Amino acid sequence: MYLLNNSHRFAPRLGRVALFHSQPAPAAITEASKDINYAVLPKKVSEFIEEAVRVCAPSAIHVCDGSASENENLTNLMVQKGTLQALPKYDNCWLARTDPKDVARVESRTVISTERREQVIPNGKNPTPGALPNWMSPQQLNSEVMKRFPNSMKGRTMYVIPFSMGPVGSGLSKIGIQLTDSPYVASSMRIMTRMGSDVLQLLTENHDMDFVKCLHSIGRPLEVGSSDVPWPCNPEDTMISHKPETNEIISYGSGYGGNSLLGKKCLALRLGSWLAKKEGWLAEHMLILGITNPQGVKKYIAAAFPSACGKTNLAMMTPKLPGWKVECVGDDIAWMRFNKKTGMLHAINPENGFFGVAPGTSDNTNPVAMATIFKDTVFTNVASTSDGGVWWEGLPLPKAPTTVTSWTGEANWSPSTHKTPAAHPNSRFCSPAKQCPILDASWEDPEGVPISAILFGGRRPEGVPLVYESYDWDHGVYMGASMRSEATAAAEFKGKVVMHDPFAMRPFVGYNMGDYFNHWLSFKGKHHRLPKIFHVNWFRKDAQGSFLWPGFGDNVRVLDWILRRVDGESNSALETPIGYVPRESAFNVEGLDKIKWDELFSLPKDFWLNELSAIEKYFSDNIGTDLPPNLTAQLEQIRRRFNKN
Ligand code: OXD
Ligand code: MN
Repeated sequence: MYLLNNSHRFAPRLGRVALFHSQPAPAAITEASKDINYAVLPKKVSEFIEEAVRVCAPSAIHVCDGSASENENLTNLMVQKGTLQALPKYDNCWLARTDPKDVARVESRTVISTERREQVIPNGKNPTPGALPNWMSPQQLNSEVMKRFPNSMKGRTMYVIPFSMGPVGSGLSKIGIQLTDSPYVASSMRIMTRMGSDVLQLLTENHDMDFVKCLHSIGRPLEVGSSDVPWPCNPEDTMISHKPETNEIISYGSGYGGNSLLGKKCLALRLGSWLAKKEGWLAEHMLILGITNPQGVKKYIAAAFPSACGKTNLAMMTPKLPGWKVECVGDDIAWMRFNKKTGMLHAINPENGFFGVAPGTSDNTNPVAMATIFKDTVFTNVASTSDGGVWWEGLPLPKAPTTVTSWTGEANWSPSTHKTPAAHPNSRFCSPAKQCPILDASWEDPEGVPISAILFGGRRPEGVPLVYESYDWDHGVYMGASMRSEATAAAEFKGKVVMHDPFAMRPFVGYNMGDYFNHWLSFKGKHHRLPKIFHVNWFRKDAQGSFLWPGFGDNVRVLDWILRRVDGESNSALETPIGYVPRESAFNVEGLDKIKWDELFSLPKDFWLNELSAIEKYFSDNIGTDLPPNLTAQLEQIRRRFNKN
């Protein structure tokens, strides 16, 4: 039994080949899936489907082939149900409005389930609730699953979604089969992953190929005769669970992308990081970009920032300095391995689309995203306009007589009469990657792209300079481990509290964070061409609360300095207690309005001593004796360097 350990509570197993054909009610096969030959499905796949059908009792099954016509049918169905509305201003774009209780990732209800607790929970002295992933025993998870899934798909169609994270058939890719009762999820998975018949074919041809079993239900069975709502979900019982030891993801109650598109956070990061540790690679919450300088030299950079801190904007940057070019490989997730031939860390983007935060995206901040997202896109929880378009905070307000309707349906929304934003702060666009006009030519290269620098960063209004460079690999790993950032609307947190978010992986690490730090440290010595590590902060504010740095396209100035450091330019940096910072004379600010350099780079001693104490306490409370001693040593060295000054 793959999902549930007490199958004996259900009807005896059906014959594998007979599967749905001879099965009495409830399962019926929809038109599109009739030509799927179940007899040739690998045993593991058909068993997985059979089992879920028996437990969840859907009234129909649709095996997705990934075709455009299939997607059109799904879209029409969702329009009929009121889940989607058409956006006639654009080409094949749609708007979904969720239940207001289902708008973000729900970290408090996300669990990793392993045999032993310490595989997930470090040995912290006084763990802070919500600071690290939650653990559940397999027994408890089984009982939670049994409370939720029996008959959960009654009255609904179960979609079978074969998908690949990474190009289909690449040695770096991973295959998943997601079963879901949400057509919104089926349609969004077609954008975010390589989904459909090719993947089934691959599994059919390679019977022993492994795949991740992903089960998702919105948790709202439809009784005969009862009417549906546009966004069925079950926020009270939501649970997003992962079983890395058996390659399973089981998600219930939420249709929101981060909880329901199981290839993304659940597979590519939580299970991905577990596999990466086991197999000696890295699965990270990082964008990947290619950058070419005016001399025509191209390098690749990966950058980890927490959710809603500008990864998409950096990945698609339009450089403000003449002669520079940025190309996008990915905006959210990087799978990275050391390459035997080059000795460098090579990265692939396992995704096939962008699930980006809409508010703040505009022609000023991200013209490339604006050129990407108005075709074949599903928008979720943005505001709509009376001329059939969308709107969110950051875009120019439409001119009268065009009016705005907020994401909650308030007609004639205006910033002068309404206190709450028109678009939910975590509203999203979901667009195919191939529409990005600056998609890198190597974005699907099976070898990945070679990474020269890794950036860590977050929203730090105070104390943290625009950029600084680590002294060595261990120091760089410490920088990742000690990351902190203001909370954003991407999860359920309220307010702007500064949170610890190691490697931007706090919500996504699939195992013990102390072991994760050790995994990063373990690359030292084994590889000669380790990327250089930097920390960036576009968000520092002055005493009046204004940003000290213009950000966006001007961030190329920071990348320029970083790339010269990667090339070994030695006279462009100064040593400080926290790392190298740029020499003012070696940093290109030409054409910028006056930059308050000293404020942008000041390192207030009190701030930093407090920062180090906060990090030390976080480590001791949450990671405890699982913290690698090298990281304690790094922290001590920084403190010593401050105290010497
Ligand atoms: C995302 C997130 O959706 O990080 O990318 O929440
Ligand atoms: Mn993300």
